[in-house]
Amino acid sequence: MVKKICLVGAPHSGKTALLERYIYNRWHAEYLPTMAPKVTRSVATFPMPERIQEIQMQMMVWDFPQVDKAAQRVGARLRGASGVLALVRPGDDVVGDLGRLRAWIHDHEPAAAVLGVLSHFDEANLSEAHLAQLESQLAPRGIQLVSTSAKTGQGVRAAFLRLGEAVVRSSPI
Ligand SMILES: Nc1nc2c(ncn2[C@@H]2O[C@H](COP(=O)(O)OP(=O)(O)OP(=O)(O)O)[C@@H](O)[C@H]2O)c(=O)[nH]1
Ligand SMILES: [Mg+2]
Repeated sequence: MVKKICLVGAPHSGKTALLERYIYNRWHAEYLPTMAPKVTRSVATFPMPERIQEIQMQMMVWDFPQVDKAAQRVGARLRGASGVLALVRPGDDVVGDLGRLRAWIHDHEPAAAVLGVLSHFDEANLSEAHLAQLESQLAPRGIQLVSTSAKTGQGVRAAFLRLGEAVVRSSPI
């Protein structure tokens, strides 16, 4: 299957760094703002135990310039997406920002699977208790959260694979 996956989040939230780590296992500390949309193809294989078969998915991952202010977001590039990784930084209003990103995504692509990504996790000074509290605030809103660091690689593969699994589960085969 071929699926469109989008990376969303405020400027500097780490979309490009996450993608570079996942696809090329590369890391740059410098900030190079994304100026033009880019689509990167990646292939992942997902087991389907209940069917004794596997699904190979070509993820066409869209990384494009975005704005900070929720009211100014334009959603045309989300159309046709099957999955979205929604990035927030630990210092942000994680619950509020993810809620606004999710509402924006659903306005444009209601069927897309959405996974919250807490990026820059290596810099976060988050206690287990605080993380558990964020998760418990997001759970009733139906948002799951994975913590990632593009710098160390922590959680990066898990984020893409978890989203891919959600896309496979929601796709008729
Ligand atoms: N320490 C740390 N820095 C990160 C991480 N992810 C991204 N960065 C840094 O944060 C800055 C912004 O990352 P980008 O990936 O360019 O952010 P972006 O969301 O693509 O930004 P725009 O293209 O402007 O929308 C860069 O300097 C990255 O090196 C992370 O997990 N840990
Ligand atoms: Mg970028």
